[in-house]
Amino acid sequence: MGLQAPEGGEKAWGGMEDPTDLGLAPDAPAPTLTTRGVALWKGWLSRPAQEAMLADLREVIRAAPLFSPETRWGKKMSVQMTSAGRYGWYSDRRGYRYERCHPRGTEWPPIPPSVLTIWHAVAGPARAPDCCLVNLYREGAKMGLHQDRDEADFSWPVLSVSLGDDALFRIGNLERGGKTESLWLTSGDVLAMGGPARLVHHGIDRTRPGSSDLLTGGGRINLTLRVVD
Ligand SMILES: O=C(O)CCC(=O)C(=O)O
Repeated sequence: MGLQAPEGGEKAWGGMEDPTDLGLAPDAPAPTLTTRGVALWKGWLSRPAQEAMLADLREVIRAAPLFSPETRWGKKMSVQMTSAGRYGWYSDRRGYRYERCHPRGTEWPPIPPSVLTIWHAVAGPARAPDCCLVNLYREGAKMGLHQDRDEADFSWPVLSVSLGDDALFRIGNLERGGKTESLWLTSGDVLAMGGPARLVHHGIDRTRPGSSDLLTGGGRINLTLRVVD
């Protein structure tokens, strides 16, 4: 079903680059490309595997409905969100944080095995992620450049899975500002920010509405997997 690790990209691991240099498991599959230490596996999930994962995510969303968080400045985010796992990521005027419960008071549903399989292929068997953030980008939604730094342990990578419309992913630097590079993420791609790239600034400038028919009603889902504590 394409849920297993893909064949290595054009460029196998070797020379200067070793998976552990990027904060990944020693037997992680070779990515299609790396940019600023960010690893990208194009087309990890086949179309049937994407559909199967989407069915799993529908169950997550049924148990923990999507909501639109506010930034700490009181502005509604354009992305809708929910989470699976021990923790869910949450934001309001009190700031960004992880919460044990969905805003309606129930525990977050478990992370689907289809998603955990990818994590373990890239990050190894030792630990499961605590949080699988589910971001839904409908037309016009985007996410500004930011660092993922609400976690206690940066030795684990952040893993992202893309489903649905194409999205322009911008990669910045460890510090704010400076030159950035962008790459298009397409449905079924997997990306990892680990090791020296764990705290790199990143964001989504825009999506390409209508570029995929995977989601009913169009749009893009991004899953972000993180170890929290
Ligand atoms: O949508 C994406 O690909 C990135 C999401 C992201 O940066 C985040 O959830 O922190």
